Amino acid sequence: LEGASMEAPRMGNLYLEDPLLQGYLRAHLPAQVFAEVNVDLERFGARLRDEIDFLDRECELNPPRLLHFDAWGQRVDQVTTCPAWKRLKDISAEESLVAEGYKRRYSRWSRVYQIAKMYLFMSNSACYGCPLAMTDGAAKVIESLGIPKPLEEAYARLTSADPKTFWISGQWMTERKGGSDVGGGTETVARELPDGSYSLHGFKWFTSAADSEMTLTLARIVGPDGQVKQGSRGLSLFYLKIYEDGKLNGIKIERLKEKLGTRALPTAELLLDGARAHLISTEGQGIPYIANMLNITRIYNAVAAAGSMRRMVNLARDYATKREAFGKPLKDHPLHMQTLARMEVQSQAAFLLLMELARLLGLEETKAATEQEKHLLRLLTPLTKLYTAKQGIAMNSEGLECFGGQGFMEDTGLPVILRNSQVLSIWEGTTNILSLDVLRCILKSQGKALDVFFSTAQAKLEAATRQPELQASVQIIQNNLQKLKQFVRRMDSKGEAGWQLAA
Ligand code: MFK
Ligand code: FAD
Repeated sequence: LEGASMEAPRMGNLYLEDPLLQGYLRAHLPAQVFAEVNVDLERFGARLRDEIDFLDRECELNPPRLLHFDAWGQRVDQVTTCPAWKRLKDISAEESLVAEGYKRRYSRWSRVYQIAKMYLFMSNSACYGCPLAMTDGAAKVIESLGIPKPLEEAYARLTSADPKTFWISGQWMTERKGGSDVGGGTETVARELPDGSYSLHGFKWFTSAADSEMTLTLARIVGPDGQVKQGSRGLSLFYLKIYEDGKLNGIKIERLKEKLGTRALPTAELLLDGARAHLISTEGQGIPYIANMLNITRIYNAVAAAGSMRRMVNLARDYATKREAFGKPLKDHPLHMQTLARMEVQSQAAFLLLMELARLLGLEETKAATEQEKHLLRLLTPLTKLYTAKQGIAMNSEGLECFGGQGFMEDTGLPVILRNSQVLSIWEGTTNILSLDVLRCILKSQGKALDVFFSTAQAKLEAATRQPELQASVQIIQNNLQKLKQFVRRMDSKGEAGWQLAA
């Protein structure tokens, strides 16, 4: 019937359609930096719309496959990804998506710029942000080690802006006995070889970016007496290449995971059967060394959450101008507008929290952070990860409802946004594990992290009080802050036991 077809929601230039992002960058970056970044992000926004959005869909429709044997019965364990996935890798290099964080062209502001760009990319790139997160995390670990000679090549490749040399890294931590309890659950052992390298034997239960070129992983070193040390203090950190001399490096790819979401991302189960690896941490210090990687990937998780919320709100907002019900567009129904307004506020809050992390990270990495800012960065990292992940799942679920039945239809490309959000509260530490990390951080800083949090929140509230329209909200937050302070005092008065209780 004439006029019976429906109009799809349209994705425009994500940068130009995001006044908060533009305003944030204009307000925070020095004028010259903003001028350059503004031009780049406008161009990138157009590239996302005109090129990358198509690749996103292609990857979803053509998930990776695993070939175990060739035609002649030889075990090959080949992960095949689609051309669009490979193209996303090249684009990531061309756009300096990881490199910018390490080249630091804009000094402390490079992280703000990089994370803003990643925020635009992440929501439209079939989870390619996941391999990039691990790549950035691996670069961070290597940089924190002072880029020792044996890791120079890996560092140069991870931070390369040239598709021909760019490498992706994996992050192999989870084993069958435990993904949260890495210290208790890791069974992989490392035997020293005559040349000083190690041979790894074990089973890694979840390894995303199974098509990566290298990885960082944990194992227990077998001592001269044949014994290994148990617990997290028994873990050491290793670097290994996935291929050596053109062959898998003592690795068998047992299976690709069948997942609810992140289907474009090859996540594998790997048997390590003599993989040659290099010890890169002090023996027994694997967890604190890999924590540098965790803290970066957790920030990326917040990028993914905030980015997906922004994409969902933009699409829902556009649809509200096109879809009519009861004789007028959805946008003219106050109740629907209230739903959209709530989503918009959630999305903006997630973005601002994320950018605060980016700002603090930039300060820390250029040695410009005060002790207080370092405490705040450490505290806000798990908090932002856990909070935005939960927000992302809830908001993207609400978002589907904004499209009515169409929100449930696979070929609209909408359900995948929710499916991909659902993992954000699981990987890189579940919500409870991150809550415990918040407590770890408070205890380790002897309460300083919390003091900084309270004083920073107080200062922001006082600034907000000057705006009459914010009075009511300020009062609610003020009350909550007071309650939190009282809770903290109560727990503190019980000493260590109080914090265990809080946990
Ligand atoms: C889209 C973007 C996202 C990209 C996703 C990529 C794909 C997904 C990849 C993954 O999911 S990778 C696997 C992620 N796995 C986890 O997040 C593990 C969750 N478990 C934890 O986080 C545990 O807390 C942890 C294994 C880190 C530690 O447990 P333990 O054994 O109870 O540790 P313990 O003894 O408290 O801490 C050991 C040391 O590490 C301590 O330092 P010291 O020895 O100096 O005292 C801790 O302070 C330090 N530490 C732990 N977490 C830290 C940290 N230091 C800094 N930052 C942290 N976050
Ligand atoms: P468990 O540790 O068994 O947790 C089960 C439940 O118990 C959770 O709700 C948890 O919060 C709760 N729990 C556990 N301990 C406590 C506690 N002390 N207090 C309160 N609650 C607790 N891992 C990698 O290393 N590399 C990867 O590349 C990777 N990619 C992944 C990709 C996908 C799509 C998924 C889903 C996972 C991936 N993971 C990867 C694994 C992921 O990091 C783990 O699944 C996650 O850390 C949780 O570990 P687990 O599955 O063993 O759950």
